[in-house]
Amino acid sequence: MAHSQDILVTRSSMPSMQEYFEEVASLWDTHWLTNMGVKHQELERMLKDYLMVPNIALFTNGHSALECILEAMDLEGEVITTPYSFASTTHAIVRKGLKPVFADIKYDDYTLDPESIERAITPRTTAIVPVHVYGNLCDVDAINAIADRHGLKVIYDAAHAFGAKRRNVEGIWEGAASFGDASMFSFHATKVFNTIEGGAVAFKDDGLYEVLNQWKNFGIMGPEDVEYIGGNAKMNEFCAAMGICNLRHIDEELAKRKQVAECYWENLSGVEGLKLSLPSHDVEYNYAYMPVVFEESAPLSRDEAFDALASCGIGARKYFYPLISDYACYRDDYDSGNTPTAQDVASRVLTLPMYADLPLDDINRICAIVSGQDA
Ligand code: T4K
Repeated sequence: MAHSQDILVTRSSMPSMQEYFEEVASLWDTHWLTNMGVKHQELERMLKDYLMVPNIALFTNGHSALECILEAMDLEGEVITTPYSFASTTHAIVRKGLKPVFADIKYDDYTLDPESIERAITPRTTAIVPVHVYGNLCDVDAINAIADRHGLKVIYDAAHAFGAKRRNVEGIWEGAASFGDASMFSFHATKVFNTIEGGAVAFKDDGLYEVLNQWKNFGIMGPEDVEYIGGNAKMNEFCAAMGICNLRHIDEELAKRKQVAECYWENLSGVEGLKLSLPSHDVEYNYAYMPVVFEESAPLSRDEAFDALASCGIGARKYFYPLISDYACYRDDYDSGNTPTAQDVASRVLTLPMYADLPLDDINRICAIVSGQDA
């Protein structure tokens, strides 16, 4: 089929050029471009309000944020995590000298299965790093109970979960940053909320703020005092300014994504063999991704659908295939057969294009292709 222009799996949301220029104009007065300047401080304040958390620390990217919080928690030994994620989750654990132990995921929402976590615990386990995959919140109550029982830290990889909320058993809405000891968010260009590149850690322990600030700034305590062997992971003022602008429009962003998601769900929910991720009534989803699992009875296999879309200039992505445990750098040490649900989902999943301004006509066309009507 002919196509006028390529549709990629996502497209960065941006404020108007004028709004951004107005936001950064003062930087030409101050010449203060980085090292926790005024934009950085303002964005931290805004995010604390939006995410309803007592503490937040900004970083150059989500990955550095995850490495820094793992370091600041002073962990050792084994960390239970999921092989069904982006490379960053496991790489951060390994790069901090810890041993990742993979537990399996649940088929319904692709997040860690609490029973599998429990089975993976050994005397050397010190923490759990679950991922709110695609913005689906993990079974946070079960994970919390396991962590309490075994004295483990919980650091959520919430890279996908900005803006997601759930209603707890008392009927109170809780945002994605509310769970565990800390949560890492990615503000990469491809995310629901972006600062071009960027990330953050939200955390409960007030004492961690200074520690994280030092870790991300070479371990510097004062002009003549360097206490830790830290790195450099500070968000600069231009990125913070992009965040300030984008955060002003976050409700509109989520509303537009919701429309896109609903159009997909309407088109695809009746198609035999296509498993969609539909949020339950006590969850406010953030519409970060549009994952579809192609079961045996689907009109096309995952790979056939991927190829059919590609031949029409549509760039769906196999997030997350292969499993992390199948990467060349890990496969000698792990057997993906030990996480059969993750292995199965990875072989069948496709994330379809999803972004705020994706035209409804394009969604209809994508749905026709993956339903085998227009391959
Ligand atoms: N944990 C999890 C669970 C994660 O998913 C991620 C990142 C992290 C941790 C680490 O967070 P960061 O350190 O990145 O903040 C992309 C992103 O680079 C990555 O941030 C993201 N996860 C991952 C799931 O997706 P790629 O290699 O697939 O991106 P790329 O360059 O192929 O871009 C995808 C599409 O996005 C393009 O086809 C077009 C669009 N795009 C891309 C860029 C770079 C834009 O519209 N604008 C852009 O500037 O990894």
